[in-house]
Amino acid sequence: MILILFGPPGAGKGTQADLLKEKFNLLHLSTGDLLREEVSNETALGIKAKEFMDAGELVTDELIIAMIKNKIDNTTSVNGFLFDGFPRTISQAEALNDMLKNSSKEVDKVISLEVDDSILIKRLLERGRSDDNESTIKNRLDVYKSQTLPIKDFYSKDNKLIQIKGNQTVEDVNSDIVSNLS
Ligand code: B4P
Repeated sequence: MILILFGPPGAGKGTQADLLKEKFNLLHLSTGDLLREEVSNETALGIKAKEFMDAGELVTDELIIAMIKNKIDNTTSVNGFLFDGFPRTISQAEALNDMLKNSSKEVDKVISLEVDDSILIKRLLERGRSDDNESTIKNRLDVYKSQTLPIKDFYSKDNKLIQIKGNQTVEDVNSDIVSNLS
C-alpha cells in the first residue's frame, strides 16, 4: 500500500501519519522530519536545507528527490510507504511515479487534509516550531498555493484523491480517513 498525506502546512499530516503508520504497518517518510534531522546533524544537506526552511521556501526538488530515493532504495520488507509532506511539487510527483514504476508499484491513494487558512495559522503559532513565526507561515501558505496545490489535479485525474475535512478533532479526522480507505 502506498499512501500520500497531502495538505497545507499545519493541516495535521504528521499528526495523522503517526496514527496511520501503526494501523497499516507502513514506513512513514516525512520529508519535513528527515530534513530537520539533517539540519540538527549539521550535514551538508542540512546546512543547505536550513536556509530554505527558515524562509518558508521549498527545499530544491533535486535534494528532496535524492533523499527520498535513498530511503526507498535502502528499505526492504515493509507493507508499503506513507509519504508525509512529499511530493510538494509536480516534479517531485513525477519523480515518485518513476521511482515506484521501477519496482512495478504505484501510488494507491492521496489523502488531502482540507483546513482553512485562519485555523492553520492559529495551529502553527501555537505549535511554535522555529519556522512557525508569522512571516514564515504566510510565505509557506503562499508557496503551498502556488507550487503544491497543483498536485491535487495531478492525482485527481487518476481518481486517487480522497478529500477529508481536517478541521475536526484528531480522532474524527483519523476515522474519516480510515473509513475512506476501507
Ligand atoms: P513539514 O514538516 O512537512 O511541516 P508542516 O507542513 O508544517 O506540518 P504538518 O501538516 O505535518 O502539521 P502537524 O501535523 O505537525 O515541512 C516543514 C518545511 O520543510 C517546509 O516549509 C519546507 O521548507 C521543507 N520541506 C518539507 N518537505 C518538503 C518537500 N517535499 N519539498 C521541499 N521542501 C520540503 O500539525 C500542526 C499542528 O496542528 C500541531 O501542533 C498539531 O498538534 C496540531 N493539529 C494537528 N491536527 C489537529 C486537529 N485535528 N485539531 C487541532 N490541532 C491539530
